[in-house]
Amino acid sequence: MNVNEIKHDGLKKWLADFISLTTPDAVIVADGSSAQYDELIDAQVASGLATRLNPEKKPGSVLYLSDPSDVARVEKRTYISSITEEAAGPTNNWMDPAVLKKEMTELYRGCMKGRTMYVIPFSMGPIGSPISKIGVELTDSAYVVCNMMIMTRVGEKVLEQLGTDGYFVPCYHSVGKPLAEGESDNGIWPCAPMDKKYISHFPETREIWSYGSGYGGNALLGKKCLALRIASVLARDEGWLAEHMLILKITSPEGKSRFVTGAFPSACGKTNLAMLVPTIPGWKVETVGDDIAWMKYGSDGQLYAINPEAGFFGVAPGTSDESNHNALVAASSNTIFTNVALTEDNDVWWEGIGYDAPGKLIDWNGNEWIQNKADKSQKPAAHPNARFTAPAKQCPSIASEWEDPRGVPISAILFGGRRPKTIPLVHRSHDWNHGVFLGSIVGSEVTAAALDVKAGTIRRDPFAMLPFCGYNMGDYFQHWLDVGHAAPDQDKLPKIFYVNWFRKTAEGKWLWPGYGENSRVLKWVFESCEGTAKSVDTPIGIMPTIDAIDRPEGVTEEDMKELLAVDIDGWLNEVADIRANHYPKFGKHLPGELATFLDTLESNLKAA
Ligand code: GTP
Ligand code: SPV
Ligand code: MN
Repeated sequence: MNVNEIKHDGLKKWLADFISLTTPDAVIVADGSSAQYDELIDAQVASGLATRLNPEKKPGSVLYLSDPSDVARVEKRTYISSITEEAAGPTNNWMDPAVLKKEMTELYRGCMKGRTMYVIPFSMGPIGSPISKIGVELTDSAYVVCNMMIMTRVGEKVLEQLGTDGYFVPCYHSVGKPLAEGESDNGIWPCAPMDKKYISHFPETREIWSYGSGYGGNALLGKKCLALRIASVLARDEGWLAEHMLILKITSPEGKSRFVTGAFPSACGKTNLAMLVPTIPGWKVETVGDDIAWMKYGSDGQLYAINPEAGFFGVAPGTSDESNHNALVAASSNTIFTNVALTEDNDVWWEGIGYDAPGKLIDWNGNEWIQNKADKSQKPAAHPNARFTAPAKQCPSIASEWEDPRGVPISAILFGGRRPKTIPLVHRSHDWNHGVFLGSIVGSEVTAAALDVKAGTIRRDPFAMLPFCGYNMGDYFQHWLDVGHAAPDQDKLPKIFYVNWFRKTAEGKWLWPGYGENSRVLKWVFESCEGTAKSVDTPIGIMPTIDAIDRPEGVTEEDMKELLAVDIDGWLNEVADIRANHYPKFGKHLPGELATFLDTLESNLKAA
């Protein structure tokens, strides 16, 4: 499709302005066709940027190795550039929008020299659904185009939906590496140095400006930038919820289905839970989404969720046939791999894939790599945040409702994180507001999904939205309370749970086997919604009785007691930390109700 065929005046003008600023050699519209996808991939393989994988092992799939500096989100370079700093709140980086735009305009000037600009019209959510939002991304990265074609709905159908004056979220992206006359990338991943990278959001004008990074969350602008940071602002203004949540469907042996969402921080198990294969007989889990949920009340008064994405951008390391069979099948063809290792027969390998490295590999840095299990200090062959980009429709566990434009009715919401101690396997809130309190205090060990935060340390990550909330997090807490108050029927509100799959023994071993065994906890969640769960009230909330959850193999009765204990001292430390270091950050933006819940928790613990 030719640029001149675009009929939307606002889009044409906006595009022309960015072309004259960035001066690309050519401009191409992403039409969403598989022919164009193949052409782009072929060109990148020919240029050495991508490696075509063995068609017998991974048909239609390629591998990219990124620049070593461009492997994850860059939180320190991510800005919520609202008009006031207060509107961005204490947890976001802020710059005056006029200053930031001026700086970035200079970076964009001439930045696409020697490159092609791609115009990507995309829909977050099924095209035409009342919940969906349209964006247009202008980028000089073919890698971004191909990933966006898997992760979102791209192309002419979106332009048709947009018509001549429809609303779209404008998204600029450049890898920030103009080419001189005759220069090429020579097979090297283009990006800008760290201090030139910017992932910027202008909430009032709903604009996204990204520069200098080609990596997932920094560059696939429909995902975290639009579907969470900008959408959270839209959701606040329009009375709905844009959340970093998986969506799953669980069906009991009796054939009753319920839908559950879950917010866990990056690399804390959303994809795995969304695709789990239950270990308990007769139960079935299916996948609606693995990373983002948009939730609105339906006309029946229930909260409905849609998955705005069309693919999975999943963590590769740790994904094995045993841990996540469905993800492996989804990513067995037509998949883009980034920063995993390459085998001699052009297949992929990563740590935790379930078998030893077959012979000599090329690691994610492009170097020869031979597995040496005796060497505990050996660097991994795949980057810990290596990813696969796979079409959702290829997932064997995909639920039939996954593209339903109305969404699916939500019975339960889970919050969780990586907590080696204190937080029990599962507990439930007394009501919605208490659930909002639980969401607001979530903490987790930091993972490799963001570059510039220290992995391993525990940080508060409320609602798993710390890096993704587009406005003041204190106001976001209030918005959650408001959404609960606005429920057409309080009895139909989802029940809220706090789970933790990541408890460890003193020796550092997992206390809970996780993965498919998490179905045992989902069963208790399901039964809690039915009103049949064996439960007990505790100082922290409602918990399963010790015999309510069947023990998996290898989990002793002692282990189960530890997993379901209320660690009074641990929780008192938790309260003290929240009181000293977490809640005060929000100042007058902290809803008073949440402070009261903290007081109540403390007095409950002291009275126990
Ligand atoms: P993002 O895509 O970054 O948002 O991550 P995610 O929340 O979808 O996390 P994902 O499911 O990809 O899991 C990340 C890592 O946690 C992988 O290495 C998994 O193997 C591991 N993991 C997931 N679920 C469990 C679990 O139940 N127990 C344990 N011990 N590890 C898990
Ligand atoms: C995350 O970091 O939460 C991800 C990967 O899902 S990214 O798309 O980079 O945000
Ligand atoms: Mn995520």
